[in-house]
Amino acid sequence: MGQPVLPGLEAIARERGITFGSAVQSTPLLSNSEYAAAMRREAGALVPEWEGKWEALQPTEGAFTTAPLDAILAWGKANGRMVRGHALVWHKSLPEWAETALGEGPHRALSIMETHIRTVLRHTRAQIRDWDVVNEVIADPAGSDTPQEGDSAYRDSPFFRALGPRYIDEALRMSRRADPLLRLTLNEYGIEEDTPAAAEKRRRLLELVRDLLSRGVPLDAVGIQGHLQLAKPFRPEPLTALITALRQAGLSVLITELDIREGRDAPQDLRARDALVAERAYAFVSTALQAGVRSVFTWGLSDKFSWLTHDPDVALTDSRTHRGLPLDEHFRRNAMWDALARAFAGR
Ligand code: 9MR
Repeated sequence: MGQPVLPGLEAIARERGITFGSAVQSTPLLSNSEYAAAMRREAGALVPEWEGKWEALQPTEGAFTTAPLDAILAWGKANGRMVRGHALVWHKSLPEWAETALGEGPHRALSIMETHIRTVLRHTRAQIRDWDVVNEVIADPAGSDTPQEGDSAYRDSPFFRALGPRYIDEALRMSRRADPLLRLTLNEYGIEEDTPAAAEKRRRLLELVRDLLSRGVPLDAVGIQGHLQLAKPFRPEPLTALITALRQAGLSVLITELDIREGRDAPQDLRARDALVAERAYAFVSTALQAGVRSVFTWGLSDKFSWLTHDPDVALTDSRTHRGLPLDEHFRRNAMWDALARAFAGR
């Protein structure tokens, strides 16, 4: 007799018409049975953590490498999981050749964007029906962790330097032309918490999407990433107001990359740490659901495969590991799992 099979988060969410999904990495998905089993059990939808980025798909100009993304798509198909795309136009994970080409004048910039978007969307069209077309396009205001100098509302990126703000219009229009029924999503971070910097970033985001819509630029959804930090205050009201305003503008709103980062002052006791993470996860997700969000993705399932564990810019410095995902590094369900289950079940 094995362990009784408890329903996963995807089944609990699905009961109430909510999609729960996770970022996925192709390598462990194919080689680590524990990882694959957790994905199968918990995630009703997938988003590639790396495999859909420019550097992964077109590391050399004209040479598209889709095998890692195709592996995720094949797994998704075999397991009946929907896959969303991430990310067509982003200032990071951009190969050097593309960064150089973007600096060679607007004509060349538009041409490489068009080729990339058209080729990728043609390839994924049968299976990916929602893409993060533009990712992280708003500048981080003063008071952010990494503020941008000056008062531009737009992030200073190779795309922005090549074309100005219209690169956002162009990316969205090119995507619509390449795949007319695709859901076009603008994905952003730093807009979740109750800080002056986040309030300013929310203001910039609303101004941008209203401007895009008023000019007839195609846009269907906004992804709120949800990389939360316990060191920052959270209150439901600002998040509710943001989601409500976006929905009133006619957009869908998704939570796309939820995970929770502890501060350096995290308590020593594991249970105490987990309780704080769980409390924040519950407050954030239940607020989003109440405001009308119907899709929630975490940025991975287990701490073992989380950027919070492996990226030196965000990892804890004292030999401890973040516990910001619903499964711990041994794939055991933790208090955040319970919190998500409760939020999805509406308890
Ligand atoms: O988690 C991702 C990490 O493994 C990659 O090295 C990194 C660069 O491609 O991107 C991380 O994911 C980011 C996502 O694509 C956009 N929002 C922030 C995420 C965490 O940095």
